[in-house]
Amino acid sequence: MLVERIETALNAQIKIEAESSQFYLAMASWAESEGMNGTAKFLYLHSDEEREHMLKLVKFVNERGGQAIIPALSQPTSNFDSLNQVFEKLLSHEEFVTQSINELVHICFEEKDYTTQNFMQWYVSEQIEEEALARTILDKLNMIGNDKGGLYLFDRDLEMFVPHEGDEG
Ligand code: OFO
Repeated sequence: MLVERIETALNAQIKIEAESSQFYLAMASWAESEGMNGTAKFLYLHSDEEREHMLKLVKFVNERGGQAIIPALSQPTSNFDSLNQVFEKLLSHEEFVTQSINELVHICFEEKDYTTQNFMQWYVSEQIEEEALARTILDKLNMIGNDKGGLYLFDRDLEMFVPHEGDEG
């Protein structure tokens, strides 16, 4: 059984994960329209992963006797100036997600809901990976700058990217 405060917090997190998925989908579509197919593939995959994160929460809430609410989503930004801007936005969004997950874990402690707290540990670890990955990508982009050859190789590298094991949701 979920106490109302936890159920509300989990439903808020469901919305955040769903919006993350939409946000990265918009980025993927932008990258594809700009001919950066490797980056687009990476971002489409990332969007799918966020949807998995959402679904995992939906199922958890319902299994524990609550009701997962599927939220309306706001229109994500669809125009970006550069790849740097895309990944800067991605990183700051992931930092926001991490903060939200940490707050949720904190609420679990306050409510002594150790089952949900334990379930949320997967998300805590996932965020470490996702933030680290976004930072690595940004470092690479900063090194490349405006070098066209470098950007071509960057895009090709992302095409080969294989998500780590925890990424399949
Ligand atoms: Fe990367 O946000 Fe989900 O957890």
